[in-house]
Amino acid sequence: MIIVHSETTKARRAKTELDGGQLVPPWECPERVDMILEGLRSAGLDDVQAPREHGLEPVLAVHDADYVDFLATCWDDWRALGRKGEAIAWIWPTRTMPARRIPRCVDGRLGHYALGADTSICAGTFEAAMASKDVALSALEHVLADGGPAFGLCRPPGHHAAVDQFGGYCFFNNAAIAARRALEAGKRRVAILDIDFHHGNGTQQIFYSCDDVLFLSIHGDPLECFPYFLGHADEVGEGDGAGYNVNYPLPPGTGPEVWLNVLEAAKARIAETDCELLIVSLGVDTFAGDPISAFRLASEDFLEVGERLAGVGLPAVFLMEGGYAVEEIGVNVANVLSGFERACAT
Ligand code: 6XA
Ligand code: ZN
Repeated sequence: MIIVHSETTKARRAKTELDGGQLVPPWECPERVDMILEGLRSAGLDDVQAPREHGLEPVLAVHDADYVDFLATCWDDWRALGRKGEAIAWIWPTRTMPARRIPRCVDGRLGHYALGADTSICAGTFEAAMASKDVALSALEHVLADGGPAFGLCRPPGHHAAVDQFGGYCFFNNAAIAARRALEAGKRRVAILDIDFHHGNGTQQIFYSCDDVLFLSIHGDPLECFPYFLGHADEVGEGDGAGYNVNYPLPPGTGPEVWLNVLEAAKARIAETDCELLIVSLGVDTFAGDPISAFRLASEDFLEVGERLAGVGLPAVFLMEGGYAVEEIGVNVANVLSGFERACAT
């Protein structure tokens, strides 16, 4: 298994996250990267390679140019106003005040491009997001070149990022960028299986009318869990994409037995849909000890998750999403990848 990693993914070191009515140190911190690398090394997953730079073209195949420009300039614009803290959205277009024009002022622009107030923009955010998508694209290239598998240690994560919105710690949608590139490279259909605790609203939005990307997500029921407004079972895709979006919302408290059964259902959907590549949006915030999530998988269960994913039988790219139990994040990620490798070898 090739591991793709860049130290530049740690360039974002935000100080503040709006959480429970307070500004707290963000759960999504650069230490996660080091802990994952350490966990992988301990498990013998030590073929770590640097990514190749891919520039903005693959980003612009997924995200709007004005959104990308906003991310590139937001921090400087914010600083130019003499602001002390980090850039955080605090006003939005709403049902009664829908967006008609994109504001010029950075406060209005933040509201236009943010899906929530949890995620600040700070120095290094754009650089880290650029490195993160390079990690994803390079992991994909390894799989396209030799059949894989590969793990992209993406940070920041990507699955909440929509065509022109950031939030939930995500700026560029790494899985979507990789999927588009795979299609350009000749894959006829790609499955993105999102096993993070949170619904991948961004990935769903990006591919909602597409039939060449099958998107499946197993996640906490949005009636109870972030991102609250997308991720219901009756969201099945539209137009050409009808039938290519599959959501499995599960109640908070869901344990490994039910979760693994649902994984089998998702695998069956992939098997009947004629896909040529599997991209796994790999969040390990399904772990029982995760501080902001509510499923109950144990560290050993992640071995089983990896083994079962091998049963999909497709070339596989794993891309890092969430997971905030920093002490255990390394072993949890390593278990998924080791379980996958072990099952592929037998
Ligand atoms: C609100 C919760 C963000 C969830 C981020 C995540 N601050 N998404 O793990 O997968
Ligand atoms: Zn998550």
